Amino acid sequence: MTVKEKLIGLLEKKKGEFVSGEEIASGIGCTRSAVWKAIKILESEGYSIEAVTNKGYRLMDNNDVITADGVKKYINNNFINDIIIYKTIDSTNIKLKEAAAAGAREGTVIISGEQTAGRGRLGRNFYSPSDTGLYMSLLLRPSISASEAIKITTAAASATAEVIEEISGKKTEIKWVNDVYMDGKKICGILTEAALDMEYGVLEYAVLGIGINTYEPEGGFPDTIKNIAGAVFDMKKSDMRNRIAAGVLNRFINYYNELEQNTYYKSYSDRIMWIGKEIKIISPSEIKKAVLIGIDKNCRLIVRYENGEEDIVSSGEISIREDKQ
Ligand code: BT5
Repeated sequence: MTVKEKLIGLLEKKKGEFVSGEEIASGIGCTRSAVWKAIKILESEGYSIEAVTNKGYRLMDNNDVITADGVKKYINNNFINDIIIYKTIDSTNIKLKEAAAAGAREGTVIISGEQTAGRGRLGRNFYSPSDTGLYMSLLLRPSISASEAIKITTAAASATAEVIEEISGKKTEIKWVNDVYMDGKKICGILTEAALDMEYGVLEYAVLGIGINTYEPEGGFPDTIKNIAGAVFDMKKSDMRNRIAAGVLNRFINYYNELEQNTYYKSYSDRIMWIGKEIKIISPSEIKKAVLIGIDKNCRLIVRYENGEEDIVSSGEISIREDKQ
């Protein structure tokens, strides 16, 4: 363990209390100047630590810093192995795809506190400002066909929705196929990107990317998304993003291990938005109007068009028909 790791352990144990430099130095067996250097490193990582002459150092209550150890302490399975943390990165999905192509193990996780080029579907952006969100990608090497890859996204949406509900105590909904909503606003987006093994028609790997707006960004969301985007919490909470990250990974792994049995199906379909409502089904070539009847076992939409015909829809996007709201 490094001085920094021992120091944060000690400060966390005495959270809210002042601990003198001398006490820390003797407690972890280093010099006072090593303590001071480690404090500076922790501050640069985002910890807020109060330093008062003659009293010492105090870890403030509202620290929510993402660390590998912080996530690991809540992980309850052996599936997750390497957890790599960045303060900022272009996109956790891009980075993990590079690692996957270079042979990284299934269960590798990349998490960042900020993304400068966060990716959404179809070349869209996912706004990923620093310190208020959780941007995480998990590497999977499943033996499933490309057509089943959708299950990774839908299982992840269920896992994320459940964990956010448990932790926040607030209800969530899922907008087919990959968005989690709270109070009518999108708080999470999911993007699964896969590489196909052409010879065998199975996935070589899949990178599951999950972005969660944990808190409202300082100054609010940008104008372009302020009517769509929302955050899980109003105020910073101690150790929250580590808890959410591990909780979502744990829950997802349970579902992933039972992907063939679709055990997440009920959780997914129970949270689907707009059942019984008139919606628009948007594909690159056309927009069709229909009533959303439900979700089948493979998480495809069951819809009824205006001419009374029923159909199963597995791709495209949906939106509510505003003229009918
Ligand atoms: C998504 O796409 O919502 C998938 C987002 C996946 C993000 C994660 S973060 C970790 C990993 N690394 C990445 O680079 N990506 C993944 P889509 O359904 O296409 O939604 C994109 C649309 O959502 C945008 O066009 C905006 O309208 C809206 N949007 C953008 N940023 C948002 C945010 N932070 N919160 C809510 N809505 C947002």
